[in-house]
Amino acid sequence: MLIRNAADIPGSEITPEASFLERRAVLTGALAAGLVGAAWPVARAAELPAAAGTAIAPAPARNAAYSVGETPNTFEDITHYNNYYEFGTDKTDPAANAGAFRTRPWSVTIAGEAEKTGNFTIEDILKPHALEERVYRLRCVEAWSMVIPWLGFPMGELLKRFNPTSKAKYVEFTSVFDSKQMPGQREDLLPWPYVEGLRIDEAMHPLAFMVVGVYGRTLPNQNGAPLRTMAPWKYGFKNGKAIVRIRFTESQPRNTWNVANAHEYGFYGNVNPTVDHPRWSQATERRIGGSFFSGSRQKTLMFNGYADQVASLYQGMDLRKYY
Ligand SMILES: Nc1nc2c(c(=O)[nH]1)N[C@H]1C(S)=C(S)[C@@H](COP(=O)(O)O)O[C@H]1N2
Ligand SMILES: [Mo]
Repeated sequence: MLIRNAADIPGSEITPEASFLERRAVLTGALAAGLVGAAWPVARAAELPAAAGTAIAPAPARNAAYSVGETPNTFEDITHYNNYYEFGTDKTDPAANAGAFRTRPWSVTIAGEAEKTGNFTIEDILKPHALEERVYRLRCVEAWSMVIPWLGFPMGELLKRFNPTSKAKYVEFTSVFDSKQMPGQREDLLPWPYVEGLRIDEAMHPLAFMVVGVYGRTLPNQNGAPLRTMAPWKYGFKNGKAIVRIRFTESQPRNTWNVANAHEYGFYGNVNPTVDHPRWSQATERRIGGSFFSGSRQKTLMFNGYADQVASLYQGMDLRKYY
């Protein structure tokens, strides 16, 4: 199987940012005018191309209600400034090293406190879901941020299919362990595999998203193909890539960065400008792609700007304790 990766796609095939935005503007206008309806085919995950970094047709429509108005970062920035320690610790390592990573065949195990558990092919996992585009902010704990047009479907829609029981208080997401393909896993960088988790009400929140693509394409390997999570009000590390296991649990899952360094990384990982990382301030962030010297540093927003939608999840909690 020949997998073409984003890094190998000639620039001429990549939608230039301007025309991408124009296409979106036309679509948004059409939606506003009520013109779309049956005329605009719905992108279904069932028809998703298997290869990472390939164009999805029809292009999923943007869900404006769940998108920020800021201009997205370029495809180049989003795919060449990554954190994915399985492929190395430098920001450019994932793009350089993930090219040959195989994302088919792929299966996802559903385990724990749910009525329907077992092994599912990625095709079975994705099949019923209609895809949409959501432009989300991503804020890394390292105090940089991007704006990314993800493609995917609501996490809650996926989780509900397995009928979680009343004991399912949390959901754990495990990334793939494949040290043959992932050079970083042959080193002691983190306790492998990468594991993350959410409280069940966080996972069911309409903003929580399962991501299968970006910028009209299936996810490039360096961004977490074939499936990754995205809770945009949390620091980037909460969103595991290349998910192979979803487990419903009664007690709080262990999460990789917390296991590696509990003093610096908590379970919640909510973006919070008033709770500094022990080694640096979280009050501001650098928007990747802006000029390095002027105007690219901006104030970090509580819950990454999603406070209106998610603050109620944490009512009565001491967010200094639950960082
Ligand atoms: N499996 C896995 N998932 C991961 C990471 C990782 O190293 N391994 N890094 C996290 C961090 S720290 C960030 S900021 C985001 C970066 O996502 P992006 O490269 O798509 O922007 O992925 C997160 N998910
Ligand atoms: Mo991060």
